[in-house]
Amino acid sequence: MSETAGTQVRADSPVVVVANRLPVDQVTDADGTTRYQRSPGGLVTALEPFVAGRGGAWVGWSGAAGDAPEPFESGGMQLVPVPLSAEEVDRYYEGFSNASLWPLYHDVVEKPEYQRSWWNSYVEVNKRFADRAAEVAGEGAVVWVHDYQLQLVPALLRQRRPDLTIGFFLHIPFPPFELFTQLPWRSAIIEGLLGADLIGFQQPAGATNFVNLAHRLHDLPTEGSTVRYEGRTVTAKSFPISIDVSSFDELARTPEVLARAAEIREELGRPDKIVLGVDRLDYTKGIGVRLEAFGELLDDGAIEAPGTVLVQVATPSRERVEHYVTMRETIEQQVGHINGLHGSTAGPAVQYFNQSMPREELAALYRAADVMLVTPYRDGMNLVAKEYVAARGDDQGVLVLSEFAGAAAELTQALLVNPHDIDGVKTQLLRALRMEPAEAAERMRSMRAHITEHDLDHWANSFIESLQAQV
Ligand code: GDG
Repeated sequence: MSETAGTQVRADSPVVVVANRLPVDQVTDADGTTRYQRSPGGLVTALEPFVAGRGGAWVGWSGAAGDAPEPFESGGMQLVPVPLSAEEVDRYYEGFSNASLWPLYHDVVEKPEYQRSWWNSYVEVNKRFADRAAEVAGEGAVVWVHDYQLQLVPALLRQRRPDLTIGFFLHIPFPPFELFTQLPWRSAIIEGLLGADLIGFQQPAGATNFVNLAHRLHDLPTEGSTVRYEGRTVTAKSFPISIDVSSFDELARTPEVLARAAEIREELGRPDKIVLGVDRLDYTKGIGVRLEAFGELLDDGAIEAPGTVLVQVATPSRERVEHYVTMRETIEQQVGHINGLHGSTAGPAVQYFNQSMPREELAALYRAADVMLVTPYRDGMNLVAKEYVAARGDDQGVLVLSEFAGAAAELTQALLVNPHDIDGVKTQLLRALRMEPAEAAERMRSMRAHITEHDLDHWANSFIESLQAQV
């Protein structure tokens, strides 16, 4: 990736993305020099053509506390780092974003903690992001702000630059009135979002919840999906996110990935059935639910190890936030308990990895898995479910999917489960393990057809088209 460090900030970008993270990671080489490396996330792939193709800018945090480097060019984009002090990482990011908003927006699966010092830091950091975006955006530019960490940016940016067209997309669910109103700073958040011309949500319910809140909390006139606010019309609509289906499909068909998938089955002792879970280690993802269901099926004698094994990849995440520390301990105890009872010298019943895997290894795991278990209590979308479907160009494999993942609205041929109902999860897991290949193929084909059409480009283009049509 070509990059030029230390360039002056260019104040003429026609399009600007504002997200908590820059699309690069800072890496330090053995000789102590630091450089930037493109981060592998799907969002970057989706937004890069939009930004780079038009000489645009991306405003975000580098991921390291302390001073931020000067803006630099990378992959045809101007990258504009926003500095966060260690205290701000603690308060704005780990505190308000991930210990207040994250649990509140996910149905209060864990109890949110509200601290005034965290909120104050959130306001300060949002101002800083808005300042940087206002500096780099050209006259009349389109600015696309992302996610729950930056909900005040739309209004702050509009104050600074009324000439801009501003879009906002929330990647996580947006809660109903009854939950949202817990938040001591609820009005400020709604006003922050109302600075946008278009607010995108994963699901229609999120958009409806927002319009209701604007009406009930602020007494604003609303009509269908629109809110009238300060002489403008703000639209709230759903744009379900997706993945780069063709690139995942291609990756999962490469000889290397197919060979690795076969090797994984060998390494696991050639089980009859491989069940797979892949998640960030997060309490919203329902990892404990699937361990419980799998463990009980073993206890009941409905399945046997090592003929049937569960592989659970739980990628380390937010390791300094307290809820995450305790949940990791619980999960690891559960795995130990199941393996103690059902493992043998031939191998454990549950293969658990608290590690981040390369994308190729994930593709091989998807390809090797007979059943994919995705059981979040609440999830904006869940891209893992879509990746599994994209990886199954052989039309095999069965997806068991929580009703509470946004993906369930589209992947209707998955075996849907209520993650709060362990018996229901057990029944669907058994059904998946016993499904005839012809039925599995029919279901998989139908889901593949859907995501092939509704891919990441489709998502990004439909959001931008709606945003431009808005003004
Ligand atoms: C938020 C919302 C929404 C996971 N482990 C590894 C790894 N991953 C990748 C997966 C997938 C991504 O991380 C996780 O995406 P999800 O959608 O499942 O979940 P969140 O991180 O919670 O994302 C969610 C999403 O935003 C997008 O709007 O769908 O609802 O919560 O792509 O493959 N990737 C690699 N190694 C791992 O170990 N390489």
